[in-house]
Amino acid sequence: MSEHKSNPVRLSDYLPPDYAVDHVDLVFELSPRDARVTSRLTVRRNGDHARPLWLDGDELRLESVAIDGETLASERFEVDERGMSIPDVPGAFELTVVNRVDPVDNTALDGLYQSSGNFCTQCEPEGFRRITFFPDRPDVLSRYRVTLIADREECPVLLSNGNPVDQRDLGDGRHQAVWEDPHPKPSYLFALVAGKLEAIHDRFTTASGREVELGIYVEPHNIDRCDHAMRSLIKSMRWDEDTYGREYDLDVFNIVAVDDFNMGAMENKGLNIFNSKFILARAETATDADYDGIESVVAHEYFHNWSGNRVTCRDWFQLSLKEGFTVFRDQEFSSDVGSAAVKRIEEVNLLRQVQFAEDAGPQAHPVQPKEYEQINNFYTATVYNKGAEVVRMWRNLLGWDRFRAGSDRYFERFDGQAVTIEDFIETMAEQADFDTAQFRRWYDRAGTPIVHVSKTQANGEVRVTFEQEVPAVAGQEDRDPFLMPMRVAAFDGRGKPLPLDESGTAEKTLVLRESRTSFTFPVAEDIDRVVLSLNRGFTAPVKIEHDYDADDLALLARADSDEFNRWDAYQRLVIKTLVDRIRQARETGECSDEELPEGLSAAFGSLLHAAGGDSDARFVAECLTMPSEPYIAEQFERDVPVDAIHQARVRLREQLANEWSQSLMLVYEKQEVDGSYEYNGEDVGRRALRAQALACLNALDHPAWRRLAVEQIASTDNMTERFNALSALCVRESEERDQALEQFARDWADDPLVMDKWLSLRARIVAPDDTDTLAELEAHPAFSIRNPNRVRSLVGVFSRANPVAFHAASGSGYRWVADKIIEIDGFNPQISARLATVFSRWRRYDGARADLMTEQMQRMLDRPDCSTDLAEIVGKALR
Ligand code: 0A1
Ligand code: ZN
Repeated sequence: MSEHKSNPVRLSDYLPPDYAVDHVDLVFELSPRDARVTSRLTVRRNGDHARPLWLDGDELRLESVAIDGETLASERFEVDERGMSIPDVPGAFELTVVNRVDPVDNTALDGLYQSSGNFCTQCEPEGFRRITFFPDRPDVLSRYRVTLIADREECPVLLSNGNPVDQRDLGDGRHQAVWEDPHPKPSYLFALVAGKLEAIHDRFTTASGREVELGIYVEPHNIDRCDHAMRSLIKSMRWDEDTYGREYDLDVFNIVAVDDFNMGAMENKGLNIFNSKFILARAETATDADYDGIESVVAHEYFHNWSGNRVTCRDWFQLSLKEGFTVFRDQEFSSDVGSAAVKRIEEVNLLRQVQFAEDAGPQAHPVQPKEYEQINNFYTATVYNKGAEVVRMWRNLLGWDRFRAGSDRYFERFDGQAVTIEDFIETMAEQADFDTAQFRRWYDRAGTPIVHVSKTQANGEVRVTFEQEVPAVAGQEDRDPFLMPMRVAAFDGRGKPLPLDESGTAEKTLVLRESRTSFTFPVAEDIDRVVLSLNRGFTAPVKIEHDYDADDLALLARADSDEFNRWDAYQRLVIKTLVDRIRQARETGECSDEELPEGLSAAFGSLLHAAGGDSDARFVAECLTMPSEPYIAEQFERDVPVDAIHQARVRLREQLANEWSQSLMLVYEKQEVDGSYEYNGEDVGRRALRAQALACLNALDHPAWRRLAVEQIASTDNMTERFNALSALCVRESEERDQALEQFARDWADDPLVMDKWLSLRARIVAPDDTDTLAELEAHPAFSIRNPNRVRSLVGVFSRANPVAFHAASGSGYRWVADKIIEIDGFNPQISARLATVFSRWRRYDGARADLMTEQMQRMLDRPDCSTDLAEIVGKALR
């Protein structure tokens, strides 16, 4: 067994930089295999010390080093695989470094690389050191001037951060452009793009009258797919002015879409670079979900201009300072421009399915991690989504006005600086009228708190008791309680809201601080049933344990005035039914799924009925969406019954469809959208609801429902309805399904983003041990192991959304995924490490599966060339 020595970076070791770099002048002579970088840095010693100058550098070919114009002999500095050290430097000087890089060979998509033959960069968090030697840490802020030189034919477009200051022909077939960014920034926000691109342009006038030229650059064949992204950008700019008083601060704002990108997008100052999935949309090729994703990611990156760029992070332990805050901001934006309840449901779904799972396993870490081996592994749901929930709690505890005042103060106080989560907390705490010290725990502790809620009724009073259970997490000794806002209400047996005090308030936000907190409210003697609505709107990112029976849940699903909790009650009811059935079958060996529980059936029926009224169709669609298999699996701490979960879910859906097929058909017909495709709230809702109805009907083995789907595919003008119908056909095996899938692959063979949808559908329906199909998909022209989007669509979806095949008892699913991870680790460790997290929670599976999973992880780790990224994830999982 090979030993991977862990060599963590620790927050407690932080020291300020030894040298400041006030100005950076970069000249790029771009060529695919041999790009030359000349870097002139204005360096200044920071403080009184004689330590050498350290410059990070990774896979660079060094040409020369000079101080104040004088070339250094090779004995004057040392270079190793991590960077360069120069002792005995003056207190202030100009350093010139010339080096070369190979963009074509850069398969890790980190640093300067090529995508579809165009040059682009990704520098966060540590990619800049793969471009040139530099103190590559976020607390070194500099003003940049960038000159790009390239072949005029090959690279007509030359972009970098800031404002364009010069463009000229060089007469030798090359041309050059100069960009200047007046705002000091850390190296991770540097970007350049050069290539054959076309753009759409628009303008935005800021609140104070600055004219901003907006551009979206894409490969020429995608030029007709940029309008939605441009509209989203303009909406975001307006929203950030209206909501946070934040204005844009350059003359241009450019976005570039590239096909090869490890993440969603990147907020480089004035030059955002995007995964093309989050820019390109037109009705024929993109679904409503794609339109949603584009709107929120464009907003997210734009909002970083303040929360991230103007005020940045001191070190990477502060990552959530920019990410948690910016996710919260983009969530609120989406909520304002769309359906607030649906948005909240989506957020909580993601938090519960991804972040809670992460927090309960070996990769658990606090919102502010205390140590890491590879910072790339910490772009997690905890840092992003739990981080956003923590900011949301600030908002809820302070109220909007004081939260906004705190936000103004934060931007004003720290503008142009690299700061910490403590700085944010202190600024918000100034607005608070409560003791905020305890709130700090949300940033420092891993694990999801559980709140056990009990209720007693006596002498005209209801007493509700909240008990916090702080989970045991390795390395976390104390189990002290958290401070959290908890919004509550109560209903009587007919679903009428009960007043919670003499003034008649029907809803209260309690602030829980102790391990045990009680609250009472008066209740009339003749009220014999009280049903609590807890954690309304999901005010606290916790698990609520309360012994609701099926009737309580059915009542809340029908009558709760908080839409989020109405959805939650319905989901709990479905999960309770499934888990009860599975447990009973396990204990008695007999299936207890003959009878469809009446309460659940009635709740389902009333949802369909609501769909006929003026209820938000999209909300109803969310309610009708069955909890996913992985989320149902979360209800089992060990020996996750993978197959039983799948069967129980299929069976319940079939029963509901059988019982309500008439109503489903009516909903399907009634929700048809007239006219051509438009992306607007009402139409999106209708399409979503129809999709649920059609999928539910297709849980039944009946040709009429399949025909409905086939007809929808043939008659629609848009990808949303085409894809929804195809997905509905994929609920069961059938000839129609196979034909439709084949036809789809023929029709869209030339469109990679559309083929991603096809790959993910195929990945979801691969049968256990069907390794031939996996081999076929891998060899399919639509797949490329080099492209992260393709890999996520096939390998990512297979391992996360097809649990029955991934966890096949033979181990064939594990083996196939591990093979892919090992192959990918050879050229893109960020992607291999991310894929491998699916193996993390092996302890929850039965002994045989657990052994098979650990065997595959050991195989990944035992290779001598296992990347540190992958070794960190797998090492933690096995420890
Ligand atoms: N800051 C970006 C996320 C991002 C992180 C790393 C990347 O490459 C390794 C790329 C993007 C965001 O929050 O959108
Ligand atoms: Zn971000």
